[in-house]
Amino acid sequence: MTNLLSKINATNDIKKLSPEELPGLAAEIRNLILDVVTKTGGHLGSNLGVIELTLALHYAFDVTKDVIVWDGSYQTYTHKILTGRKEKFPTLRQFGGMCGFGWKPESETDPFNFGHVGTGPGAALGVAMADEKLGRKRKVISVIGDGSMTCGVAFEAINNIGTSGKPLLMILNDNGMSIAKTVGSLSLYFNELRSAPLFQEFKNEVHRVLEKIPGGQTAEHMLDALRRGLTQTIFPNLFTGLGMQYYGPIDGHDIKGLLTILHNVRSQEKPVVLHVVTQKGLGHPDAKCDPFAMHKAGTAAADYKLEPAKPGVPAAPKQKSYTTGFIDALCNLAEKDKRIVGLTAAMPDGTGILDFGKKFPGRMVDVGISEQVGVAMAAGMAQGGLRPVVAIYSSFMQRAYDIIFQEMCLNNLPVVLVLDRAGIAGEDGPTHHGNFDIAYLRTFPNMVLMAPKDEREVNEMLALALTLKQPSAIRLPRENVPDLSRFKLQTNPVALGKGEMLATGRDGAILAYGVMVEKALVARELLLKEGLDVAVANARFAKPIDSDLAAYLVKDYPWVLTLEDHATQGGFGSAVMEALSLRNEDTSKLKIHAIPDRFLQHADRKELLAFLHLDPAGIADVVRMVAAGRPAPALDATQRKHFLYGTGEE
Ligand SMILES: Cc1ncc(C[n+]2csc(CCOP(=O)(O)OP(=O)(O)O)c2C)c(N)n1
Repeated sequence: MTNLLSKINATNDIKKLSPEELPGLAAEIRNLILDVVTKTGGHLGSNLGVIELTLALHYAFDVTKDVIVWDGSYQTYTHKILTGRKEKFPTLRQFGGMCGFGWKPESETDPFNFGHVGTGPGAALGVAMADEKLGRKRKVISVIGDGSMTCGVAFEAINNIGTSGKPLLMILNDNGMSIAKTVGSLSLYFNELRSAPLFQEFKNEVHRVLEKIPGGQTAEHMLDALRRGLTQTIFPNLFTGLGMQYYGPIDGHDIKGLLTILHNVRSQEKPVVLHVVTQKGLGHPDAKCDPFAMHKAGTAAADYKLEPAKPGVPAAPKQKSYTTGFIDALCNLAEKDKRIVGLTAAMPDGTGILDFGKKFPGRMVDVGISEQVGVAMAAGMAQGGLRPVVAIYSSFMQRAYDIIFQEMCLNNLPVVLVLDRAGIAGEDGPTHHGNFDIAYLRTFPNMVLMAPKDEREVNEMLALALTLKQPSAIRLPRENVPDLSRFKLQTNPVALGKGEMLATGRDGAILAYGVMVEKALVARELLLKEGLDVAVANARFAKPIDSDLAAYLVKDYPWVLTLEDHATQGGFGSAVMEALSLRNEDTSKLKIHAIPDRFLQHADRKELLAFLHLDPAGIADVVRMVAAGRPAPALDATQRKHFLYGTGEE
């Protein structure tokens, strides 16, 4: 580690450096981020793009007092390095290590636990309002990307910020990119704003003019007044129209220029927007590297790439992710049915919809980071006679909750939701795990919920969903589709609301949902070796639940264990319990094994499944205890404090 970074050990150490040293510090931080993130994975492009901006903010403000609200907080690596977390940085996203997002327990300089975008400006306005009410004097700064400005909730915030008159400084970090290219007319509008002469150049030009006028070498405020006059009267824009003072565009990599402007705007007593232009992935050694591909190093798409064949070593059996299985199925069905359209919300790559769009141009829509309008549009399309399939990550779908309630379910429209990354998502942690979708969707009448155990069921469930006259949702885990051929299962075609028995047993039964079926079958094999003979049933549906199957199991077996990679509260097991109770069946025989009532921290999906006893070995442990009439094994006490966050029922 070179000189400058070695001087950065605690918050505000940056202030010991001279402004001239900051570009050198930026270069060292850039190397550190590149070095660590290429190993750990993470939001590489976004973080490389905001190094200079972060240094300028930390230099111009006092982050022990002033509050920086980073929208989504996935771009806070430099902020973390500057706030006493440099040594921990190499543990990024690892078990027990540093979180890849802002995380309150890590530092008082992280004001929120965020990971979903668009909410930063609203939350920042709330902090500014609290400060005013409580007589606290400090600056509140909200940093938001141009992609995240496509979120409705960001606009709702601006609608309030303008009229609030609060002295909030909003920084629009504009790199022209979301994960993919920013979409929609807003992106065209930002292109236009961005192409105006840079504010710094504009000021230099005015300086030159003023110097020629006697008595014209006036202070900055005159320039600002002039600039203000220009922006407001000659170039009114979206922000000025909504009551904010606009400065920009500003070169977001020119630290000196940023410091001058931040110095000028810090004392403004009204809402200000600073339009900063940055380059995503700046400094990445691969000059040709496209910002889309590098938004995130170690993405799930990359996780599922097969290792190149090594000479002399037989090729690994071909494996396919659930996401790819879904896209293949969607493409097959779309060949035959021209009404099928694919929608996504700024995740064309992660959800695979990009590949669908390449095959079926004109039949794919990316609405930007606007999950709500994505589902609303799909409802409109269904109303108009199309068959929309909306692929959105399970946790981001939460944004669309009210639209699912009203437009989809109350109107009983046949929209198909495909919930990618349902269940434990892995290293991104609590904001990205999809542990709540069964609960949040199960309550709405008309809804059908299903989860495939393998690729065949991905195909059949999607085909079924596209024939329904009502809304439905399919859960896809962040895993490869398993090859179940070695179990020699007799399986029936998927039929609405029907599960299936996969293996009979003597000592008890497992009723598993989706991705848990394969793990239950492997656990069964382990247990058979010890003489424990356990039946396995595949539930297929969480709504309508196959209550005949559940009732049969509790009648015929001494105990029934439900398995799911979802929160216990309101989940699949809970649905089985309710169904049995409604039929006056013996619910005391039912044991629900699911994710406890906590937020799960970041770690590899496999590590988290093992910790929760949701991998085959763990399931076998749970079965042994249940079969012996004892409580399920406790979670490892040391791991608990790294893996679980928050309080709740247990
Ligand atoms: C509600 C929600 N939907 C989707 C995402 C996934 N996501 C994370 S970052 C990102 C792009 C943000 O783009 P932008 O605001 O321009 O910031 P940049 O990464 O370009 O710096 C997206 C779509 C999310 N975090 N939250």
